[in-house]
Amino acid sequence: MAVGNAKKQVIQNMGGEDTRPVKPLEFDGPLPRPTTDRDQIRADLDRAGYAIAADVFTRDKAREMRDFLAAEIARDEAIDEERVRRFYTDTDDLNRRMSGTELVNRHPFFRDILEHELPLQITRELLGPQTLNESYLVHSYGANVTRPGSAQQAIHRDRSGAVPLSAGAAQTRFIWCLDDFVEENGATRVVPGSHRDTEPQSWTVQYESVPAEAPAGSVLIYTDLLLHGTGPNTSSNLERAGVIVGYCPPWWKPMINFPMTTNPAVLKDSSKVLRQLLGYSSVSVGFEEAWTYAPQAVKDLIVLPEMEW
Ligand SMILES: O=C(O)CCC(=O)C(=O)O
Ligand SMILES: [Fe+2]
Repeated sequence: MAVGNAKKQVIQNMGGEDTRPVKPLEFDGPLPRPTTDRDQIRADLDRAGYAIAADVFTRDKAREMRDFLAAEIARDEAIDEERVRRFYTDTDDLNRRMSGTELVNRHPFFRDILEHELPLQITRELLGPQTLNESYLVHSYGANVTRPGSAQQAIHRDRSGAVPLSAGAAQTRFIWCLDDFVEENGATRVVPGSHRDTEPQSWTVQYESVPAEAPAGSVLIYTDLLLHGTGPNTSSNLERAGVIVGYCPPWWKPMINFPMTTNPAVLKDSSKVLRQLLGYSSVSVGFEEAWTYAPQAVKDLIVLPEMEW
């Protein structure tokens, strides 16, 4: 996955001629469609490995946030373009990214969505209770904006290779659609049914995939078992902004150390739930490990990790 300002890595170039053998889709039945019905979402996740929750936020809000994000990216790019481009799993130089570190610091919307009822409920259901009911954590977070001409990201799982597929879903993933996601502008491509594969993902195979088309205001839901990747943007003038959030169990090291990267002032009136998700707990599996050298403003945000069920 490519959330975070990671080092570049050479990956399969999906542009031009792709000569790898194709693995055809083996999925039977209708593809998930945007829905507000929670039971349908559960059924789609179970059957296809992904679901599209419709009308989670308004189109107006989506537009406001995509405009805000575009302005912030342009501002950062003017200072140092490395901040917002060439993330290590992006195939070319056209997409723009903004790390969740920045999102959390820059706008309440990007804090509020982390503790939205929908992802938290789905995460409870898919990952189950943890030892001593410790809260899940935000594992990874960032925005991905496709731009005209950008190539497809290699199909992948958002999963550490060290966790065997047989262990089941270890991370829940949510893409908040700030624009209409359509095939032409790079809607996330998914391999329906691949959450049940027993084979590890291979870079030498071309996976047949379908676009997860979703109107602005929807949330695409999947887990780290699903094969997927950013679609190619073949449009001449459409951008596609998505905000990607991953939640993991408390024993997994998140990609962002939020207590060290977040301005404490933006969390002054934040909920206990948000602080738990961002890892503001000095207690782990029942043991207190005091944050002796943390600044007082960070210490003031510390909460117990036990979550509500
Ligand atoms: O933005 C997208 O459509 C998916 C991006 C993704 O899968 C990733 O960066 O891991
Ligand atoms: Fe991914």
